[in-house]
Amino acid sequence: MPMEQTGSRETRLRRITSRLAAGMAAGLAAMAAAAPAAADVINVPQPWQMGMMPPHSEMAQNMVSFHNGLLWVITIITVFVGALLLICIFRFNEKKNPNPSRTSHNTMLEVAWTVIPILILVGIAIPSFRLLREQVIIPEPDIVVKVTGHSWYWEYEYPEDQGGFSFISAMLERDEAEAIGQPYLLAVDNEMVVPVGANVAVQVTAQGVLHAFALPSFGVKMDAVPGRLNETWFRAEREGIYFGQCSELCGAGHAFMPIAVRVVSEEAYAEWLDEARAMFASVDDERQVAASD
Ligand SMILES: [Cu+2]
Repeated sequence: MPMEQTGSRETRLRRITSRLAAGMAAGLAAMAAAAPAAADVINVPQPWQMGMMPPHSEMAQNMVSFHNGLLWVITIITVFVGALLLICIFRFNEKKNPNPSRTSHNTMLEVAWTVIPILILVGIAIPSFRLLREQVIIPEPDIVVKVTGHSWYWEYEYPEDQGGFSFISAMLERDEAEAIGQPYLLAVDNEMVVPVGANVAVQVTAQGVLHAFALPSFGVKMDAVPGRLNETWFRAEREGIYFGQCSELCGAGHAFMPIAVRVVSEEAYAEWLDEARAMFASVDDERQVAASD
C-alpha cells in the first residue's frame, strides 16, 4: 500500500512536471511570438493603476509636473484650513470658551487673508498660462494630419504634399488584437503614423456628433466638432505605439473608437508613406460603400 502510494505520487509528480515544462515552453513560445509587437506598445493600462499616464512628450511632462505641484498646494491649503476648523471646534466651543471675544475687525488679518490667496492664485496662474500658451501656439509643423471623428471610428488624412491619402482606423476584435500582442479595445487596424521628434500639427474635426481626440502620453486632448476645424499639436520623443481614446461621450460606440499612434524613425516614416499612398489611394470608393452600409 505505501509503495503504491509513493508510486502514484511519483507518477503524478512526473506528470505535473512534464505538464509544467510543456506549459512553460508554450508560454515562452507565445511570448516570443508576441514580443516584437508587444515591445513597441507604450503605456498599456494596468488594473488598479493610479495617477497620470507616464508622459512621453515635453508637453505631457510639463502637464504632469504642474499637476503634481498643484497637488501639493491643494494638500497644504486643505490641511491648514482643516486644522483651523478643528482648533475652532475644540478650543472655542461654548463649554471651553463661554465668554467669546467681541472683536469684529482686524485690519492686518483681513489684509493677510485677502492678499495671501491672491498671491497663491497668481503663483498658480503663471505656470498654468505658460502651459496653455505652449499648447495653443503651434510651432512650425513638420507634418500635418487631419483627424475626423466618425460614429464610431477615426479617419486620418495626410494632405497632398505629404501623401494625399486618407484612411479609416477601426478597432480590432479581441482575437485580432491578441494575435499581435496589443491590448483589446485600444488596438486598431490602421494606426496614425508619425515620425519621431517631428512637430505634428493635428487638425481635428468630426462628422455627425461630437468626439474628442485624446492622447494622454503626449498631453493632447482636443474636441472634434462637426463643421469646425480645431488644431492641436504634439512632438513624440520616443518610437513606439501610443494609445488614446475618444474623450467625448459620443454614443453607443464611444468605448470602441480607440486612437493609436505609431511613432517611427524618419526612414520608416518615408517607407510607410510610400506603402500607404499605394494602399489607401485606391480604397476611397470601396470605403464610401462600406461607410454607407
Ligand atoms: Cu467619440
